[in-house]
Amino acid sequence: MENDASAVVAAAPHAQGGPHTDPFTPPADSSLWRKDFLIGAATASYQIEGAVNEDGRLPSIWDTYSATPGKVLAGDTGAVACDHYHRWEQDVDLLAGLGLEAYRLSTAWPRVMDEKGAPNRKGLDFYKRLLERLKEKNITTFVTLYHWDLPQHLEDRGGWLNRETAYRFADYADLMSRELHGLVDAWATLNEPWCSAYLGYCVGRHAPGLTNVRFATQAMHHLLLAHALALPVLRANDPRSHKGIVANVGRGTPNSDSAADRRAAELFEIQHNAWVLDPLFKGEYPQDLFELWPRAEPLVLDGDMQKINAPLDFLGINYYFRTNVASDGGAGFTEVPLEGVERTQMGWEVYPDGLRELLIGFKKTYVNLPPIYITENGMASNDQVIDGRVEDTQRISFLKRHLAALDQAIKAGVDVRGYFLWSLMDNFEWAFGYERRFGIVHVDYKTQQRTIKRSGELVSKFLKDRNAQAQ
Ligand code: IFM
Repeated sequence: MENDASAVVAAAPHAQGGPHTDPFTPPADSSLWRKDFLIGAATASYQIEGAVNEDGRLPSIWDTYSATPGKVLAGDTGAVACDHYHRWEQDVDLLAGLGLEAYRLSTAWPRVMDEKGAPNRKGLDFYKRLLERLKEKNITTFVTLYHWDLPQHLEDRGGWLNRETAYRFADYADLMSRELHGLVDAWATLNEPWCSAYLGYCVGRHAPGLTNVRFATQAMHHLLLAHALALPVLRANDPRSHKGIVANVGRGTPNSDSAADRRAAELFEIQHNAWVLDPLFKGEYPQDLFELWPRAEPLVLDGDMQKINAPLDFLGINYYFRTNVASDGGAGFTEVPLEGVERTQMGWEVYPDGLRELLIGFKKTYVNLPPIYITENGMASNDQVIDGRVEDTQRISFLKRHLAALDQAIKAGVDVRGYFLWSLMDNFEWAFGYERRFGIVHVDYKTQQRTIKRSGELVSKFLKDRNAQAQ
């Protein structure tokens, strides 16, 4: 088959004429058919690995937090999770069998370094073996260094409130990039610093469970500093890989057309998005944030903002839902949940347009925006295995609509290079434990049986069709 655009279009299964009946396959003119558009799935260490006391792994803040009564639904913890630490070979086979081209994983800091900063060989070997196997299978590897499992001994010295933690993070990045260089295609320093800072330090819904807005802004500054200090280290040790960071972003829409509600929606997005993206791409915190949170400016030392503003090779964007907001009557916003809209098991509104709207907005706001990867997108549903099958109809429709919105953003000129499903498999969903299922593969936590859901089958079918066309 000729490898040109017309051949690609003609061979798309649904392009043979007649109505489009496949519940997932993107339309023939979608950018997703481009072979260089990377499609993969994501996971994170604490959510899947288990084996928290094995091979010298130290406790993390999530071990502590989840062991605290009342913090996690049903008292669940990540102690066993998907037992991926022992089942990684089977899980790599699963990924490869699905035809996924890329895998985004995170490494657990407490697994690879002791309290004095010395390497833990057994922990490092686990990631080496895993990444080597992924390379053998020709799977592109995105590795996130920090997906929330801070070593507890660093928390005991102040965690992200202590500037020292940023320097320790750079040491950790140094170790990982010296040990794993050549096996990682793209490094992300942090996953969703907004969640670490806001959920962890302002509202206490994530580890370490603190509730002070000034802590949150200071923790955010030290997280971004950690990112900034790690970047040159990663560049020096592993020059061929890409380096970036992953931000979760939220769409805020006004409850009415009043000036106060429109301002509330703006403030929502400043607090969710600009708090992270302005320092990275403008070298400053958005001053409006401190209208919302008066006297909560972090302590910033000379030179920090220039470092945080250093160029990146990519930006990872995680998108899930929108929030409808109104003015709270003062300088802030309050959520006004919309009636009659589609929601997921998390209660999050399904709003694919938000993805397009945000991406186009970021392109306009940040002139030096690097290429983007959607590093997470997906939804939770109460999936059940019935007669060996999992019919996750809502997820299929969710993914299809979000991919269509993404395609629109790409056609509007946003440079998006890839998309990762959250998640490869059901896993420990933080404060919600195991009840919320985000995977395209179902996990039975009693038997650790993996069952590919219908969504997984359809994504796989699309990737195989796309691959066949590129031959
Ligand atoms: O499970 C999380 C993930 O760890 C970070 N991003 C959002 C996902 C769904 O809540």
